[in-house]
Amino acid sequence: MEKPREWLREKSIAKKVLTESNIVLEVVDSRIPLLTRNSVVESLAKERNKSLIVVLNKADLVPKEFLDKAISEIEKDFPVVVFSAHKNIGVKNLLEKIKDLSKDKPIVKVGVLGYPNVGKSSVINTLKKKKVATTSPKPGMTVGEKLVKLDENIYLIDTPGIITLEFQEDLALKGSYIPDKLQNPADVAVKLIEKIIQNRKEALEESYKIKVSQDPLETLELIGKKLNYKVSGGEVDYDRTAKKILWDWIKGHIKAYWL
Ligand SMILES: Nc1nc2c(ncn2[C@@H]2O[C@H](COP(=O)(O)OP(=O)(O)OP(=O)(O)O)[C@@H](O)[C@H]2O)c(=O)[nH]1
Ligand SMILES: [Mg+2]
Repeated sequence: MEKPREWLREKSIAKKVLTESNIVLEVVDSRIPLLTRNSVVESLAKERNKSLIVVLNKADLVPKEFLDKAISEIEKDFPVVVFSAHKNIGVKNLLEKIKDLSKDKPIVKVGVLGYPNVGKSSVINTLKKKKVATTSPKPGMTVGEKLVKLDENIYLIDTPGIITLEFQEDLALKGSYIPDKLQNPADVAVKLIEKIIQNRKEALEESYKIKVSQDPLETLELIGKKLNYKVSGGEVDYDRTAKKILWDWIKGHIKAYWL
């Protein structure tokens, strides 16, 4: 496993922000809402009696019926707000919830936590209605913590994505790891393709205009051929194809989703 020191640093930022916050927004990716819930954030919030709201961000990428399923699952544990930073969905609802919890309190800090690339900084910009936090499709954009004043008594805290002890391959499936840094991108792409075939294989057909095979590796090969990504001998360039697919997934170009 790589970079234990970085993991520890990110985990300790999460702990610190959680400790100083009154409210926690746990931002998750609506396409993989359960996978992007973070058990460290949730258990710490419970332990410390913080109000935690799960923000189902990127809701513009999934159908409403799917969101309903995700909501009923997550609402067993925490209140949920459907949100899209891109399409301005859920802004009023989330602001009301934050303001309700902040009533009559002199200062309220709202910690915005979640995996890399789920849209934490974008959620902050949308709530603030101004671009105050830097965003990027590249996971790991936000490094330190950043305080943003939302209202007279309310401050939002932007944070780097939390990566607790997890393999880079698992993080990559969540869109939380830079594909170019993977040791074996083809393995991860095959896993991702397998999940997509199980859940919504049309997404691959739409994105790459191929007829998906039931076999994920064969599908990777078909996509490579279609993209014309070849190595010098004329064979498919699996690594390059894999990275392209992983980036397309990160960027929301592949319309698949699962619980
Ligand atoms: N489709 C869609 N994309 C979004 C939404 N919110 C954020 N994104 C995109 O997701 C990517 C990551 O957004 P950020 O706001 O930088 O995510 P972050 O969680 O702050 O990322 P780190 O700082 O790297 O942990 C960017 O390419 C955003 O444009 C949304 O509501 N819908
Ligand atoms: Mg960020």
